[in-house]
Amino acid sequence: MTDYRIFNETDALNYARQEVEFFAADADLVSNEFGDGNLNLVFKVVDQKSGRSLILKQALPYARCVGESWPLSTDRARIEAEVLMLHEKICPQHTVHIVKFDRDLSLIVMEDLSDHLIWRSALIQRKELPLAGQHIGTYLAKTLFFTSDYYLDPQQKKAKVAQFINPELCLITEDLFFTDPYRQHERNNYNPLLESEVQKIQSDPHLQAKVALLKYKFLNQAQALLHGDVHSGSVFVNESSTKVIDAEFGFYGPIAFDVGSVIGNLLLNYAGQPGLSETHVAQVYRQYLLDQIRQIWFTFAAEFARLMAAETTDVAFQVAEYQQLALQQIFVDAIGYAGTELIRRTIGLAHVADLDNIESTEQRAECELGALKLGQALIKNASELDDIEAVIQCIEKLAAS
Ligand code: SR1
Ligand code: MG
Repeated sequence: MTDYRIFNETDALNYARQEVEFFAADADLVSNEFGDGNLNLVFKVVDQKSGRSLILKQALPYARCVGESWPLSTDRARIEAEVLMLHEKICPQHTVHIVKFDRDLSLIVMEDLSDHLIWRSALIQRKELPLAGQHIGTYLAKTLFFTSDYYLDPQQKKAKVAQFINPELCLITEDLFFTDPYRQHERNNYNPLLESEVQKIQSDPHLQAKVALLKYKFLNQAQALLHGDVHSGSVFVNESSTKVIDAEFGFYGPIAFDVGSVIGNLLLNYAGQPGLSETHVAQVYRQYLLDQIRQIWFTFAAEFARLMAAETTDVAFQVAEYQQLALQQIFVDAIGYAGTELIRRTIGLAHVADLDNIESTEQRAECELGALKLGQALIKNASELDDIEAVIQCIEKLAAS
């Protein structure tokens, strides 16, 4: 890492001009750092003559949202670049294009998706993008199937498990998703009006047992090369296109974790729609969100089942009954993981704007309470909810109570 240095806007501009074959020699470049994520620097470099642009993302040697007191390996940039390049090979239509990766600088140069919107912003603006759920379902089915033991030769697959060992970033998820919110921890950060519900969660051994089962699977089920952090801020969308970015949390883990993370993020937005004083617009949007959740699951399940039936290479897994059982287990665990996303984004360190942007503390508390109750219901009842319609009934019942 001898050549590593932290970039400023001029460094990004010079790098884009000199080290990337993209801009014309007479390009009139401007550079702007606009990263608002938890970990990295993100620069946009634009040629004011042609309008062409690139994104440069650099991993800092610490977590940006906390500062130098939380050191983090910059190797996460290598993991992110390698996950995205592999996912792009498998599913180019829904993965951001990586132009170049510079290992010394922990720097990824990628296509600029400014003609898209971050999905979380679209959700907060109540924009309906009817294809996003289907697209994400396809991305999940393809990337997870083609990196799993269903498809890969077992030696090849084990080599990939080693290539994508990501202990530091996995530890963040292990702590923030499954540990901190269920006990008192200095990293927790929640609305004081939630105190009694938080106490209830932190003294519920049945809930904690279910969460421990999910955490153990996260630690031990090296099933497929996950994106590892598919929240709605890691997805760019527009009317016709959906592209996944930001795979630095990638590793070999349980397939259900990626599926549940996406569903959990749509449910965070659902919880953030005004509750008791529900407007017609909010009600209509909630139906759109539920429909997107259906689309994600139906598309994922249909495509994953099709691939299992047609492309599974290991004869031991070419058994229809096994394939159905495996998919049902993914469903149950995904619902559990969606529940943990609802809880950790409400009690834990890293919040989401879908809830945090609600100005009134009381109204926010009402929405956050909805997220906590829904999270607990999903974690506790996942194995009794037979299909996605049963999950949706559970969500609607709780919202009406
Ligand atoms: C310290 S990192 C906090 C969160 O941001 C990332 O996007 C992950 O979701 C992580 O849990
Ligand atoms: Mg990220």
